[in-house]
Parts: sequence; structure tokens; C-alpha cells
Amino acid sequence: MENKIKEINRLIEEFKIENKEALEKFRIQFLGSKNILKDLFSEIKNVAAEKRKEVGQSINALKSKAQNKFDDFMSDIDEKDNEIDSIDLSLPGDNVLLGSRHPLSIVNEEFIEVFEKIGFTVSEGPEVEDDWHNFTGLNLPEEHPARDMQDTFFIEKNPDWLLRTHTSSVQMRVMEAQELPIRTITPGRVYRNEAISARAHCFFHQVEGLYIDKNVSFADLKQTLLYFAQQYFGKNTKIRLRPSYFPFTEPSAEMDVSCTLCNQKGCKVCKNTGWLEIGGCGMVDPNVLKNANIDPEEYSGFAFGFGIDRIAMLKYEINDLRLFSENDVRFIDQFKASW
Ligand code: 2NL
Repeated sequence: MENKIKEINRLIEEFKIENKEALEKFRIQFLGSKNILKDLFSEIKNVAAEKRKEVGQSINALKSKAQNKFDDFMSDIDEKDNEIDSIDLSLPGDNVLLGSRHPLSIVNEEFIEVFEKIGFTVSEGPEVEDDWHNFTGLNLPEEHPARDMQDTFFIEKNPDWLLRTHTSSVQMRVMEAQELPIRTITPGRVYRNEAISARAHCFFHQVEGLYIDKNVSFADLKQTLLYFAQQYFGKNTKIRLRPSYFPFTEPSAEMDVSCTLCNQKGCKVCKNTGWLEIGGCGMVDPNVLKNANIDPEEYSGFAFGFGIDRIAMLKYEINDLRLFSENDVRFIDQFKASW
């Protein structure tokens, strides 16, 4: 009997009550209508008469011990319930944290939106290209000096493969594969083997455009670029084309837009010139058309290319190109989505 009392005492002490279910199990075992203490009381009659009082008191002590333990945990749980009841449901909720768009993605999408309105489709192509689509087809034959102008990453396994140095390679593929007329833009990442600094990186981003049809003229090019500039930078924006050279266009030009930050009064960003250079353009060289099996006597076209990184830097006043690829959330978080 004494051993039984000790055993039950140990059970009560060691019973872990961590939740409501455990508390209920405890109640059934030690306090319920068929609890094990009742068995002890019924066995009292087998105890020697002079010990019955003492044993009875021990069992009663067990009973109160179980009751106290139960009451303690019960009030604990009640307190917790009260805490839950005291939450003020009328308070405004926590904001749902929305992700942010990468600034290059924002600029990219804005570009696409402007050109889609005037019938341009979006084309994409491989970043690992072959020599034909990146160089030779685009009027940059083997010994052409312009090949030295851009340091290229070649694929060691096959020197005919390289990381594209411009997205014109995609346009070369479009010209080969698609029916005329063609009106497309090609956004994408391009690679050049340059030392990384605030102003240069070994990869950056372009959107190029290509329009090929019968009777496409330089006037069409100028008007398309003006439309783009005014849609993108504001309706009073002016553009300026300066003669230049690209191997795949003839004639070629650099494109400037009037500085939207100072309204051409002169500021640090436009270096007091009133103009910002944003890309290059020109009429597609007849050799390039021939390489894509398009008859230059029948068709003509214009092409242009913009640097997305540069435009994002101007738009958001970012002074270090490296920020675009570091993915520091303190930087990225500043470009909240507009949706
Ligand atoms: C720049 C200059 C340019 C093109 C890209 C092009 C593509 C084909 C044919 C002819 Cl398939 N031209 N693209 C033409 C002129 C300039 O980009 O400064 N880009 C950032």
C-alpha cells in the first residue's frame, strides 16, 4: 500500500501538463469519477486497523496535491485565454510586405509598353551566340576593326561560340526567320570583357529595335525615336541625332534627348550641355539585309539600340552600375512596384 501511494505521488509530480489536452488527461486520471485514488480508498479495508488513519490521510494528501496541481494549470490556461481575448481586433492590421521591382525591370517594361503601342513585338534569343549572328552576319567580318572595339567573352570549348555583345544577334535571327515586314524590339543582357567599375561592367542591358519594310526612311527612324522620347521622358522632350559610325548601319547616328532634369538650363547630370546621350541608331546596312536573305533593292529598314542601365541610372539618379547586380535589398527595396 505504501509503495502504491509513493508511486502515485511520483506520477502526480512528474505529470507534464503542457496544454489543455494534457490537463484533461490529468483530470481523468487523478480527479475523475474513475480516478486511481478511488482504488486506493477502496483498498483501505485491507490495511491493518492501527494504520488505516495514517494511510487515509496520505491518500487525502495525494488527492489535494492532484487538485492543487490541476487548479494551478487551470488558472494558467485561463490567463492565456484572457490574453487572447484582450487582442484588439479593431486595430489596423500589419501591412502585407509587397516585393519590389528591379529598376532595370521597370525601365525594360516601360520601354516595351511604349513600343508595343506602335506595333512592335518583343523578341528574345540566346545569350550564348555563334559568330555569325553576333558578328559576321551583322557586317563585322573576321578582320573588321570594330571587332576589337568590343572585348568579347569566347566559349573555350568552341571559339565559334561567345556571349553576345549586343542584342542585334537576336534581330539577325528574327530577320532570317520571320516574314516581312518586321517591327520588333529585343530587350536583353549582353556581355563585354571589361574591368568592373562604377561606370563599366562585364554585363549590361540593352533594348534594340528593328523595323524593315518597303520604303522605310531615315525620317521614319527620326519620328519613331521622337515618339519614344516624348512618351518616355515627357511630351516636351526634344531629340538630337549626331552622325556616328556602327558597322551594321549606314548612315549611323548617336541619339541624345534634351535633359529632363534641368530643362536644358544646364546641370551636373547633363554636364551643362542640356543633352543626355541614350543610344545609337541608323539605317540597316544593305550588307546586313543581304546576309539575312532580304533584298536591299526592295526593302529598307532602321535599327536603334539603347542602354537600359544608363537610362535607369539617369531616371533614378543612381551613380554606380554595380548596384544593379549586387542585389542588396536596401537598394532594391527603394523601387516599389507601381501596381
Ligand atoms: C548603341 C547602339 C545600335 C543597332 C544598334 C542593329 C541591329 C541590326 C541591324 C542594324 Cl539587326 N542595327 N542595331 C543599330 C545602331 C545602333 O546600338 O549605342 N546601343 C546601346
